[in-house]
Amino acid sequence: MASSSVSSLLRLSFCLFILQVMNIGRCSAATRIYQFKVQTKRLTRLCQTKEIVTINGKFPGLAITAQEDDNIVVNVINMTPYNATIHWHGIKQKLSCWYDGPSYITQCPIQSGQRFTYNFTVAQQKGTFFWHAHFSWLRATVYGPLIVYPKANVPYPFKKPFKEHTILLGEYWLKNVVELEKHVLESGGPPPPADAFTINGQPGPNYNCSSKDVYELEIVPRKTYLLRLINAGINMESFFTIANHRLTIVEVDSEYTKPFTTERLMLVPGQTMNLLLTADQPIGRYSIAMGPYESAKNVKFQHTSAIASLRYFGAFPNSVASPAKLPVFNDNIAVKTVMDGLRSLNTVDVPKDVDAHLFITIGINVNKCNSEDPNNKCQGPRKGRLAASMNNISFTNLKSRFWKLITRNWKGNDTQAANGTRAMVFEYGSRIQIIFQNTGTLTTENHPIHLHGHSFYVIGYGTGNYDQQTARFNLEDPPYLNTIGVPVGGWAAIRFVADNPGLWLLHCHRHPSNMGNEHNVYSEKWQDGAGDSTSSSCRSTKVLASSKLANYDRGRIVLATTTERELEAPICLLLFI
Ligand SMILES: [Cu+2]
Repeated sequence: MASSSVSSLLRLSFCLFILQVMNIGRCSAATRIYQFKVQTKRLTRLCQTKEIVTINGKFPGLAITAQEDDNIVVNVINMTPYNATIHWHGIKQKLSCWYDGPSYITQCPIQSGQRFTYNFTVAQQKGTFFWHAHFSWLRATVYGPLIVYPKANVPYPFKKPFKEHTILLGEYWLKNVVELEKHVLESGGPPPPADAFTINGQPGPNYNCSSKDVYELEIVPRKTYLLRLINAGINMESFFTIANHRLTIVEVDSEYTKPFTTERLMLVPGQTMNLLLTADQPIGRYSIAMGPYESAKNVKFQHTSAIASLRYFGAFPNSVASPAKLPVFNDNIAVKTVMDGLRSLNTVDVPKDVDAHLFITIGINVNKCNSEDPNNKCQGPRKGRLAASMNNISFTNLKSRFWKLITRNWKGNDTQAANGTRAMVFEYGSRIQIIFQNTGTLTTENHPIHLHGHSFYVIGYGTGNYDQQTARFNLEDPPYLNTIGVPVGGWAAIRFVADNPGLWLLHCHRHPSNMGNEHNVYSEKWQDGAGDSTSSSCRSTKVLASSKLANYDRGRIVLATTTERELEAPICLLLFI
């Protein structure tokens, strides 16, 4: 007793000593606790009122804020009739992959009326992240910022901004998005375009009945602001610009970059960017615009841009906003210009040697449709069914215990399109290189590929086919991202170290309905007692994961590559056992 009091006292004095000497605000990380009630809410947009799924009745969702190394606990209760999970996009989930969120991969969906507690640490991470639903298309309305501040007295690598604001880019459908996804999967055709783009949940005056549904950002003349920009959209890659103002990118996907100043930029779904904006224009109002980047041909998409308002303090309330000029929808050069400008702030530690070289093609296939009901089920091109694929394999949801299936080795370049789930195993600490190669079976298109549990260095990219002889790699200061828009008709090379044991997805961040076609089957099975969220088949994933992870440093790392089926985005899994 006495000795423990003495040691506590010593610890306390050590803390106080550190506080005094280093002027550190606190000695240990805090725990941030949030209550997430998944609930429906009636919302009116574009002249129509409908029920949307939200967290705590807020749209867009509340911001989670924390400091580097903090622990975040989120108690979720699902009050909706739908299944739900939450993904913490960009958070590495060190040794806690079962809190990553993808339904049917690292956890069972939280069913109607059930609870689930996420509990993870933002270890050595800071910056702009976001959270979103990872079930069906629910993330169309279930999303919000997750901001992790640097530790006390750790400055930004740029002059402290006067204030900061978060801007969430989104897509809005008037139809029920879960029904919509079901319909798309049944039809085999493309997803319908969103009815509107939104900036912080508001479409702005270009849409019907929306002249008052405008997000307004007020700024003080001559001050510099930090804008935390998040593309929470479902399908569309988006351009962003502010009339008459320049934007300086200082962080992408929660990693600092060398400052790069531009007037317009593009974010793929799943990407975040921190921008500095200086109020250096005459007092007035200026449009903020978000519009489509669509690199594929013959694809239907929403053409109307979302508009928000940047208003200087002192501007007349009814003054007309200067219009913002977005690039045209297929301006590949505008995209490349910004991509070329993204460099890590400092020289970084890119793996120079590689233990595993992967080559993954990504693209959209058209599968034969053998349905007896072609009018309803064969709505893809040439009366087929669209299927996104990686190496010509389109993801099939796991039909029984996840782990048993995903530890099958992935064999690489299949030539035949097929449905399947594939896995690949790596030793802990493996240095991995992946070349993503866009294919053009149907059309060429920019694909936003997102890796869970890791960030990766984007060491190269280009148009056409990847050619080892001519490809030029940046091994000095490449950007460190978690989502990469693989250039239309081109390739991207990434490198990372597999240093985070767990089960991880690598997938296209479009159409997050990656499990869509199967979830009904699962729900039914689970509801009849064979496997609800607490069933043995579901629980076994976590138990197995825990026991294996206990020995992770001696264990192997598994990369399970799967792809999604029927119009779903490519997907693969990183699995560490
Ligand atoms: Cu993610």
